[in-house]
Formats: sequence, C-alpha cells, structure tokens
Amino acid sequence: MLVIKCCLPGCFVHAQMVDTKATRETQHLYKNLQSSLQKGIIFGHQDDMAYGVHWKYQHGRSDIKEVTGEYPGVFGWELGHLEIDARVNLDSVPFKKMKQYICTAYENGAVITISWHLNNPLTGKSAWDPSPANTVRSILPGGEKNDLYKSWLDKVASFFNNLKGKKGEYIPVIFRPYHELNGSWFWWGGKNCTPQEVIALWRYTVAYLRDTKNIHQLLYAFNTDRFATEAEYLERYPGNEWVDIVGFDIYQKGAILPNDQFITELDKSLTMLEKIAASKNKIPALTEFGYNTVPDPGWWTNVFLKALGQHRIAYVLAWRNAGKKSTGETEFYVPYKGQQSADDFKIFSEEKRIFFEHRTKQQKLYQ
Ligand code: BMA
Repeated sequence: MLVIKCCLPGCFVHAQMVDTKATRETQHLYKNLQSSLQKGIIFGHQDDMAYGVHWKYQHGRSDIKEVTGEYPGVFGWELGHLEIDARVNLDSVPFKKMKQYICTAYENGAVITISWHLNNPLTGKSAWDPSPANTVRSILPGGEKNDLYKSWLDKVASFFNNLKGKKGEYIPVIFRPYHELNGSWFWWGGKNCTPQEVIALWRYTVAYLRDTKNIHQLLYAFNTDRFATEAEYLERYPGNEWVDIVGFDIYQKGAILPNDQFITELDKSLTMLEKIAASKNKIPALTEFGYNTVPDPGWWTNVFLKALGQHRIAYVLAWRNAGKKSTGETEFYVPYKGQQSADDFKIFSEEKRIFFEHRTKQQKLYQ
C-alpha cells in the first residue's frame, strides 16, 4: 500500500484517501478498516439504538443486544429531512437523539455510517420522486437549484461538525450519499439522469464538503444496488480520487425456498466487489442487506454466513427494524428476542470472524 508521509510528526496520509487533510481519527479509521479485512467482518445495523420492532426510544435498548448480549459494531443513521430543517428525520428519528447515539457509539469504539435520502430539490417531494429528469442538472453549478443545494450541504456540514468526541475531536463518519444509483427509484439514479451527471454531482458534493466547508472527518462510501457485472457497477463510479469505500445493497426477497439463489448471487457479487476494491485500492463493504422479517429460522448460518464465506469485506449493515409502519407494512432485518431466527442469530454472532460490539472495540479503530 502506498503511504505518503506528511511533514507533521506522527501524521500519515494514505495516498488513496479522498481527503488528504483527513483528521487523525479519520485516517486511523481508514487504515484500521483496511487492516481489519484480514481479521473479520464488522456487523452493523441501521437505527439500532433508536427503536426496535416492539419499542421506541428506550434508553440502552437494542434488538441486537437483546438477542446476542452485544450492540453491533457499526451504527447506520440517516439524514433525510435535515435539509428541510425538520426536527426528526424521514423515519421519525429526532436529530438531537441521533447525535447522542452517535457520540455514545463512537466513545465505545464503534463505526458510524450515515446515508442521506434527501428530498427531490426540484419538486420538493421525496427522494423517491424521480421526476422531472433534470433534477441532478438543476443542482449543479449554473442550475436553478444550485444555491438551494449548497444550503442543504451547509446543513449537513453543520450536522457533522456538531459530532464531537470527549476530547473535542470530530467524530469520523462514513458518509454514503446517492446510494443505489444504478436503480431508477431515486431522482439521482438510473434513467433519471446520465452517468456523467451523477458523477458530476458526486464530485461536486465531495469537493463542497471537503474544500468549501472544510469537513475533514468523512470517508466516502460509493454504493450501487444489486448488480450483474463489473461494468454495470462502474458505470457511475466517480473515480478513485473521489471514493474511499465501495459497496452494494442487496435484499433477499420472496419465499424461503430460493435461498440457494441468494447465496449464489451474494457470493458472486462479493467476489466482483472484492476484485473492484483490490484493483482500485478501496475498502469493500456490504452497505445494506437483509431479508425482511427474516422468515427463515436458519437464515443467518444457512444462508448469510455461507454467502459471506471467506470473503474479505470490512463491514455489513443490516437495514432498520422499523416494526409495523404507518403504511401497515412490517419491516425488520435482524431478529428481536423471541423472533424465529433469534437463536440462529445468536449462533451467527458467536462466529469468530463476525465482530459485534466487543471485538470491534478491541480493534481500536480510531487509534
Ligand atoms: C427504506 C424503508 C423506508 C425508509 C427508507 C429510508 O428501505 O426502510 O421505510 O423510510 O428506507 O430510511
């Protein structure tokens, strides 16, 4: 690995990091995630401390902890609606509480990753509003919504700058905007803009946060949805100097029977991802995954663990345990106590190569 020494004593900058001025803790996180690839896979969960299938905002609770005895090692959070000055995010998590959860997890040595399902800046509707097709163009320099977009990035920047550790240091965050960009369900994805436009948006966003706002505590995660070929994966890749972590999102759908199909697909996709990561000197991660309501009691060891096999990826992030939603649908991706896959999840959590809270903490990722 190419490491450029900088002139400050004790400081090292990895040539391939997006931000050559990354804070010390961020550099450490990057380096340690890279070396942890040889040791194991950190298990993560979205909104873990905020709510579970049968509870909301109860101090110290976590569906994962109630099944395994430990918190996860990666905590995912979401900024959607911060841009419109809402008190709570699009999944009703108060931003104030989110900041506290982030600080607690960081002090405990865990990894923080943040996604952003920002509204469509042209229509004011949700991230899932793909119309009209020129939304991406409208927020780039020269576009009618560029000032609005900059004001949104200013809010994101102050959110990051409000996340500080006990010594006043900025908390490093793996920022994961514009995900699943090979699909057409978000205004930034698929047929809703050209690859060149979304690449320009990615670079503009990174440069604005890093160079204009002087945010130096971020690692940038690029991730597609499920993908069939390396060419598909790379079609919207913004370039090595703009990405720290490469990943993809994948969900098992439908009946329990086609499990083998899912193992094969996940295994194949992880192989492609590792190859891409190795050739570009990036850190691979499974940025979102799950099987909604985990209806297969043995899914964790019979399917997921088998698919992970000997793959070397830094972390996996299970999506949120929303429980019963206002739409009437039920959504959760890790078991709660008593759920039919809970016993199997406990066995899965005891695998040496899968890191939850304690083994993640032992990695001393920020030192
Ligand atoms: C989706 C679902 C939604 C949620 C969105 C953003 O996958 O979980 O309920 O609003 O993610 O977090």
